[in-house]
Amino acid sequence: MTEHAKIVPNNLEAFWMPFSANRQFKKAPRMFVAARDMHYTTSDGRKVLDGTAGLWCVNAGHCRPKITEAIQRQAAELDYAPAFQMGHPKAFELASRLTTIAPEGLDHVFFTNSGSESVETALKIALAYQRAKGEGSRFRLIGRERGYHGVNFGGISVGGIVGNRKMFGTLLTGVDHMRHTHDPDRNGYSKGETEHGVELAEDLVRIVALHDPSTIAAVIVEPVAGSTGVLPPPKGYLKRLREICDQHGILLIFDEVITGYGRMGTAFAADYFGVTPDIMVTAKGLTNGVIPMGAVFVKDQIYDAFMGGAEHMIEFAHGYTYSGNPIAAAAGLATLETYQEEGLFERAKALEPVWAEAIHSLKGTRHVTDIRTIGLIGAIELEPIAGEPTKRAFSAFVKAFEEGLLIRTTGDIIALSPPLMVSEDQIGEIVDTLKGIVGGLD
Ligand code: PXG
Repeated sequence: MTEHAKIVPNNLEAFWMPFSANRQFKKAPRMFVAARDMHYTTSDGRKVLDGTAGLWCVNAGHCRPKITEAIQRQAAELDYAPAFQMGHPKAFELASRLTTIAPEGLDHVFFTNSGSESVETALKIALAYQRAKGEGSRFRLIGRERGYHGVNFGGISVGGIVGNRKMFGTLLTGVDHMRHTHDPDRNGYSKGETEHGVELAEDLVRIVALHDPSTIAAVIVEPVAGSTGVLPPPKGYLKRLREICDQHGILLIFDEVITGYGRMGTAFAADYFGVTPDIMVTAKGLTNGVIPMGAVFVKDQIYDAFMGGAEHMIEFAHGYTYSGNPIAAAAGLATLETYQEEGLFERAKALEPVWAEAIHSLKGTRHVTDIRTIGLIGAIELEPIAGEPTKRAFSAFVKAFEEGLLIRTTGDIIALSPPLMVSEDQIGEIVDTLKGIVGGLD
């Protein structure tokens, strides 16, 4: 058979889709062919309101002109420059600009191509930093149950989602997990941080006592756990983790892949909660999701610890072919400008109470057992169908798509995170559509 003869129009088989029910999808595909601002267009010409900013990444809205033009211009001017031992101006410019919006002290940026790579990079920096300052016995990494830190081996090791871990063997050794903070019985229908559960931070004290602090390099948490169903932290919890880490020389890593770049109404969740990590992991909203890129921020003392030794030597044996890629850097710069010019972070902040009120108005709808909101994030938890977990929420997802609204589901939880340009009318539309759909589910 010639290569040509193999190409069948509309063949969906070759593409093994990520985190998808491939067989089900290929029987009844859902395709987007265009997007603009708050809406997608489907292959059958319908408009779909984006309730999830794509996958939590399109914070400025779709096909924004400044970003599109920056990418077009950059592709025509300098398409690629070697990332190792060579540079190009835009990567430096983007890193500098990023440090101006980052929490104080996070003054150095390592570029990657995704959230998962940013997580691996952060974990490796943490281990190498401890070793560089003569504390090589600190090899342990501490994560948390229900944590999501991407899909690479470090990330699934410190992550706490059994379905993402169980198929993949021994994972990293020397990892332990704190308990998660989800407690709907005490914190049901929460807005912002939850009232109860600060004492769960003491779980880190237990782990430190078990392993001895001299063996622990870093703790990694999402300030607000996203993928496992939007779990805001209890009041005072992150501050307490910070204290415990400081007391024992342990680095604190915030995974801000979802919470970064305005999602919380502040540049980062670190600002929202008033707690600064030693390392901050970001991706997604950095380039508005348009070009893959991640950025890991580190404190001066961490960067400086690597900058000893002979000057001709590579200080940190890590990096990617596409670290700081010119087109991604151009997209990042144009994205930051768009956020700034349109005041999108401030807009998200102003909308937070409106958003909370609107989403919480779904309380009392049939099947709804809990609602959580924080920043421009919302979660609506549904009672699972007995013996068929995830099915009810997935039906809501399909019905919402048919009725012109994009939502995400995780387990039996509906997650919402619209682009920060969402209008109050569109928030109303999201709620009205969901009210009809969720109430009408089997
Ligand atoms: N950390 C966190 C906190 C994330 O949410 C990653 C790391 C990994 O990023 P990459 O770019 O490698 O995918 C993520 C990704 C969802 C959903 O609907 C969440 C993510 C990705 C896709 C879907 O919950 N988060």
